[in-house]
Amino acid sequence: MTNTDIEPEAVYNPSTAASLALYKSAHSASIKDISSYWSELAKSKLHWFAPFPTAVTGSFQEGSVSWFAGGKLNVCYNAVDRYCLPPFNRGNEVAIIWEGDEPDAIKRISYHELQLSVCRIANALKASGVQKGDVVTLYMPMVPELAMTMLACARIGAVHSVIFAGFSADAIADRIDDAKSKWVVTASVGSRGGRNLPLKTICDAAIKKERCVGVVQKVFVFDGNGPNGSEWDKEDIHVRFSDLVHAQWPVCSCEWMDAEDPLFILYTSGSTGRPKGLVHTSGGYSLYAMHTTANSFGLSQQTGPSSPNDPHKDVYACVADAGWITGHSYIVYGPLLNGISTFMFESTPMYPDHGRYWDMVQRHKITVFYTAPTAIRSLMRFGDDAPNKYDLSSLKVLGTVGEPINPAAWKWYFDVIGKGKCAVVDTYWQTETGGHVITNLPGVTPMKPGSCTLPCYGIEVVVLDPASGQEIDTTAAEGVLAIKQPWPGMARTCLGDHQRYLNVYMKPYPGYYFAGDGCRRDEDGFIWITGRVDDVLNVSGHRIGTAEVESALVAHPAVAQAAVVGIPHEIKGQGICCFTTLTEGVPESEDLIKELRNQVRTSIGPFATPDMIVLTAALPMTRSGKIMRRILRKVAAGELDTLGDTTTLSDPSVVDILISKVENLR
Ligand code: 6R9
Repeated sequence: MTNTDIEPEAVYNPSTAASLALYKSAHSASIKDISSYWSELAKSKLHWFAPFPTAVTGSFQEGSVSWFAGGKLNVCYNAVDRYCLPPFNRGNEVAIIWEGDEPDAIKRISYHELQLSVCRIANALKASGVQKGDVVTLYMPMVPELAMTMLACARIGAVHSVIFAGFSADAIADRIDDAKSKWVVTASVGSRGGRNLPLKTICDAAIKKERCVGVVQKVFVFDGNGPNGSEWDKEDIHVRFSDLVHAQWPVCSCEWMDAEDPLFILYTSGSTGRPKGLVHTSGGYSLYAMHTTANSFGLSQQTGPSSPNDPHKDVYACVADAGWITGHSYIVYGPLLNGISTFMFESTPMYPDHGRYWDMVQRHKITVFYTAPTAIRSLMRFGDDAPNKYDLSSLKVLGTVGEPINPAAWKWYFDVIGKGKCAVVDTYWQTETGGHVITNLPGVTPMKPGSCTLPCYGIEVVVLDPASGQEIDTTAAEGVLAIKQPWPGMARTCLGDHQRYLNVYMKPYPGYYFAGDGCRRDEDGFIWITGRVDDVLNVSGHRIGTAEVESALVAHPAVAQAAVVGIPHEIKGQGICCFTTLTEGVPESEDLIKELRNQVRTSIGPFATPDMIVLTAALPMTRSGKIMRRILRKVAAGELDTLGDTTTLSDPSVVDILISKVENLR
């Protein structure tokens, strides 16, 4: 990555000294008394069936934080029903704009239509036996039915667990097994980039695995005998869901949920072992998703939903996949809870060509566009012709998420897409945080390319010395990022493993939430994320644990040992490099490398495909038998000047062999 044309720490200032001062005083007030800050918002922004007696209780240290407990609400009611009723009366306005894989496949769904569809799905789930508290696994393409089913679960108090449609059968089976999910919703096929994804077939392979047999009771299949004639299983387990849904009554009451009842679980990668199912709540999460959507994208002044024909209203588009947290918070819950319209995009930025995003901006008059640095970098490669062909003048705010954005990509986004007149909001957050925790605010706080800038309201960010765990109180600081006070959107636990939650987030620095990222704070107090400090890779914005890739590799009989590290990658940010030793007697071969690559794809999913596999007779080990990953990282990245001390290795000559192997593979 290069930082050409960018002054280090250049300030792009769409804000004024006065607005920055206002932010600063509002931010300090919000963290001085988090209880009244969030309590006021919860009362004014959400509809409660029964009020909450206290805003916040518990502590990080005990892992016992709760928000608005005792208050009763329904998230689906807040996101859908109330906008069909007075005083909003927006039933006829657009809730979801969906653009399918083909650019001419467009649906506009009003709030009222959304309500009817959600009720039908909710009734179909209930009629099939789904109960409050049950976990419903969703393995779906980016179609409106995905958002509708999420909302239908929320309506009846079922807990959804969405699995990104790029995951393999093995990965689905692990998640179904972990959550003991009796119900699975899928579609016969999905379409992406002109290709069909056989989702039902993949789901079927998952539920046939031993760990799922006896767990899954029903698989609800949208378009059961779909357009591509997917084979229909005769077993009792499959339900033709489109037919069942169609036959339902479009009225379904909303369950009264406690604010602390789980709304969903979402699996994400950690540094060790299996992916963990983070649990998000009905009250705190929805308030947080709603509030950050409005603030971070500058929608706070606007209460009307968007419409392509009204120049004063925003057309908000987050082009992530709903299978990740970004989709949960900023495609489904955040926008709909605000009563604005949201955009669901089924395809890829490259289909039918690399002008697709800009074509959509022009056609839908998108005003807020939210994507990931990896997409920006991959489009930037094609030059300025594609974006220059389209009218991008509707754009006001450009968002980025998922990894640090390199200044060159930031500048391209700002100049070529935003024509130098849009705010670029660099939103830092995590699956665990539920919503943005650090970002500039359009028109309010300044921007620095590559910095996620300043904390969101209600979030107290600190930089800790990694060794002592002490807060560094000088403005300029370098260390690990932590959060000092609870916020409503934080995940409350890892499903079925509260100890793991405590160990990963709460114990490393007692009294703080530890994010797992390193950071620097500059003289102006702006935060620059320097990347994960644990064994988690960030590949095209997807979190992948090195341990997950390693266990996929060692599951292959030819592999004795595997060590996986990240390598810098121009487009993906980070690529995956695997060092593997083979079982005695297995010869090294190109075919084996292909097989191992495939092994990772089938065990996790194609997005985790290794970029480099190095077969080797030995790995660099300390005398006590630990793999020296630090050295592997340097070798993989070609940073040979900074290899450091190799004398503590049990056999230092291994390093030279690895260096030449990696050089041959480049
Ligand atoms: C939302 C999401 C979380 C990890 C996080 C950090 C990285 C996300 C970032 C960023 C720098 C940003 N990350 N946004 N790093 N600047 N604006 O991506 O969630 O998949 O859980 O990943 O992604 O390393 O810890 P998730």
